[in-house]
Amino acid sequence: MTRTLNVAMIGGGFMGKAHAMAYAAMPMFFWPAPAIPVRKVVVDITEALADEGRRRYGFEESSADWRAVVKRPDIDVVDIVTPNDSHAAIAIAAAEAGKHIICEKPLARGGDEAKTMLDAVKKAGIIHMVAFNYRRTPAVALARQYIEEGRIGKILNFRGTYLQDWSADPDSPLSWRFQKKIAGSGSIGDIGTHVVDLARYLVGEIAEVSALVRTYNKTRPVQHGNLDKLGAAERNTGAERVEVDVDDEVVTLLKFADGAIGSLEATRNAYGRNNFITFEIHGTKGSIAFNYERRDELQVMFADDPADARGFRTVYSGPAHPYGSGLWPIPALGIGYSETKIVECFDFFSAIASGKQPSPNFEDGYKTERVADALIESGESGHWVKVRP
Ligand code: NAI
Ligand code: SOE
Repeated sequence: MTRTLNVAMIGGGFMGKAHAMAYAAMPMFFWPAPAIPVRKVVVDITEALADEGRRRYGFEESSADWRAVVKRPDIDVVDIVTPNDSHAAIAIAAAEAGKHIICEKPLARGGDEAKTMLDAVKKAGIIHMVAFNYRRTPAVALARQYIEEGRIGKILNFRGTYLQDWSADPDSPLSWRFQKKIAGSGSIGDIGTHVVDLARYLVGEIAEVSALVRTYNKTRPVQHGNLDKLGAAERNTGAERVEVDVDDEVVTLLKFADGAIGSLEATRNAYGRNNFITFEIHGTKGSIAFNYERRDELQVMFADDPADARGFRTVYSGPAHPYGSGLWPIPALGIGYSETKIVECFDFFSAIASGKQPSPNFEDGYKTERVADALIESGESGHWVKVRP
């Protein structure tokens, strides 16, 4: 009999929806499942919101008290899908209670806070994961496979972007993502860290950065309500405008520990771009390029391709590729955001079943936060900054 694991999910917003859906769907894709997630209890800031989450996302119970829930003996897994300012408190309490933890990105509001979480999970000896799901896109995992197999040789250059436009409008409201005390930083922590995670996954540790950091919209109208509606709510209401204390955009050069170089750009102010996560990697024997907005496709060029057929070609991810046996039976049927979360859930529950830490775990989340710290410091000083080891 496959064992069941009871999940307490803290937070019922955008990520609450994505994670709840993955708990329901994971065993349908990956069968036999490593363990069956049971949607036991969902927590939000009020009883009413939590109950709405219970009904909508299929949980058995709801609560407005995460402190009590994470201590319950019948809870095996704590899933943290709240804004960034509560990640540390919830994770540390859950670790002390001996629960396995999956925490949304960014792990924390900087390296120092992330370190307190890493120390807690190490001490507790539980399984931990940080939810950088884009590396779970099969085409991205295939890029890593090609790199590990040496198909593009030694990596020379990584060019990564994460461009969105949902906050380009200066009247896009000041949700929690624009408040340093809640979010920690702006585009750097929110979306830049996804690219840092991809860079670490595909190339290796980032050693040094030289960043330009900008805040274009210095004030935004206050947003009411608990959810960040990602620019979709409350425009032109005459709401009070409040100062923005986080960055809108970061552009940086990168030096990797093993000698590769690269660049990273992240902004939520790039009109026309939606979830434009891209990377292009050049090696001594070929190149790989990926665009999340065409996420079934990996562009590859191998230097030993016949001279009359040189150029990028498209590989569509499918059954022959990473996670292919669990996903859809024909390439290009369509990988979506949901599939990245289903795969993430599969890897997390596999880690619990095997007792081996998954990747990215809190150690990875902590290292990514150190890169984010360096980006902020470099943006302020105008100098190259070494990433704290
Ligand atoms: P959201 O604004 O849509 O929802 C947050 C939810 O948490 C709301 O229901 C809110 O009432 C609840 N909440 C806030 N404080 C709470 C507390 N102390 N206890 C219980 N519930 C609380 O936010 P969203 O977009 O779901 O973001 C949550 C986290 O997920 C963030 O860390 C964010 O960076 C991350 N995220 C990751 C994504 C990814 O692709 N991996 C995508 C979107 C968000
Ligand atoms: C908003 O920029 C956001 O929801 C991020 O918080 C997520 O991490 C990203 O995956 C989608 O966009």
